[in-house]
Amino acid sequence: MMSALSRSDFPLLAASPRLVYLDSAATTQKPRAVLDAIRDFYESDNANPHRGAYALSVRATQRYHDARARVAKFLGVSDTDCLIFTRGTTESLNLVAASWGRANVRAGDEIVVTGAEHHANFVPWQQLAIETGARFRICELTADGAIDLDRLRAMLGSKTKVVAFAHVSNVLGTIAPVREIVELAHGVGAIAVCDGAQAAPHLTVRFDASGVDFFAASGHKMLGPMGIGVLAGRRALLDAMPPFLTGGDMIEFVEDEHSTWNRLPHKFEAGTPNAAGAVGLAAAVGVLERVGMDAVRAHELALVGAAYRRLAAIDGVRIYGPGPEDRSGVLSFNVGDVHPHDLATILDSHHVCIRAGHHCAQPLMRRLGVSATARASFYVYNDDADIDALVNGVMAAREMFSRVGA
Ligand code: C6P
Repeated sequence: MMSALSRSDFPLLAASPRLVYLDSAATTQKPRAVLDAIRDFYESDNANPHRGAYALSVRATQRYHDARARVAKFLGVSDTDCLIFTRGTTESLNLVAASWGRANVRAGDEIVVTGAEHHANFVPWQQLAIETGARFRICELTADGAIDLDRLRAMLGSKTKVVAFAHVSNVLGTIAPVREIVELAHGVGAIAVCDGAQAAPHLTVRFDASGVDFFAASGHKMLGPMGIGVLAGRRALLDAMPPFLTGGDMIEFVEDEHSTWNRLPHKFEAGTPNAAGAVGLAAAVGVLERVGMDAVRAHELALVGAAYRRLAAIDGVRIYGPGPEDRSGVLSFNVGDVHPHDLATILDSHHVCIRAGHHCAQPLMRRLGVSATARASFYVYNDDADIDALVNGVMAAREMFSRVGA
């Protein structure tokens, strides 16, 4: 199996030849092109965007603007002003829940999420419901962890204001039927909010065509830097929403008694922006475009399929979620009675990095009947040798614990 990108494109991986990095769902490694772009911004064009009349500030503004246009194009957002830069998915979803939610959700309304949500797409809606007196409802999953469309359809009605769902689950790797969910939500006059944190790095995303009203993603999960992410939204909704944060750059006029707001996207970008982060994210998008999202997906499918089959063949291994042909590059599993934290520690001694814990999805853990899982996640720089290392480490852990138990 060929890697979509070589380890030599990633300085951290190149410097640590033995490291097997299988935690890309938490954050990805950064290619040299991204690190170079960030450095180049600070070395060549660093000034506060939108603030200065001098040429350097104009250049900084231009680079920030160009980054937005590039990321918008990558995500299929034709109205570039409707692509807001945030700190990441968490901030994007909090922005929607706080701004759109407080303006539109009232006591007696209903907010629907799924049982597979990351806390970032669960807690903001839960809290909005508590604040407004709305009813917070959770759509249960099918036996293999998919969104149950029949159940969802039966839950929705004239009181439903929001349907919030993850495009790809960070635990199960399930891929949501976005079009169907959007149709169901719009059919009852609700908005559809899509958590795209695990989708944008791995699948082709076309925001305009998808029909979702809001789409959130994080740069650091798609080869970009930490601290930058996006919220894409429909112009009519964004225009009507009150600001999320207030301060510099997001205002039009500030009178003593009241203020008016800047146009999109600035209304939602209070304070000095993370321009270098945006430039880094644009460079990341450039790398993904060069590889091609179809090639990214094919590479991950091959890896996750091979890992699934080999892990499933080990006695005592339980894999959560759908079969290998139907999932994103995420594999959550448990090995007999070995605690996932112990497993991760043993794997670390084999230089294999995986995540263990509840993956910020405690409601889903309860539904799976576990307190934690181990999770391996794959990306463009992984290859068959990484799967060998994972499987060998899991077998070693099993062996060690069977001896302890004997
Ligand atoms: N999941 C994981 O290891 P932030 O932290 O804002 O960049 O992304 C939050 C988030 C939202 N939704 C989903 C589906 C996610 O997977 C994440 C981040 C990481 O699974 C860190 S908890």
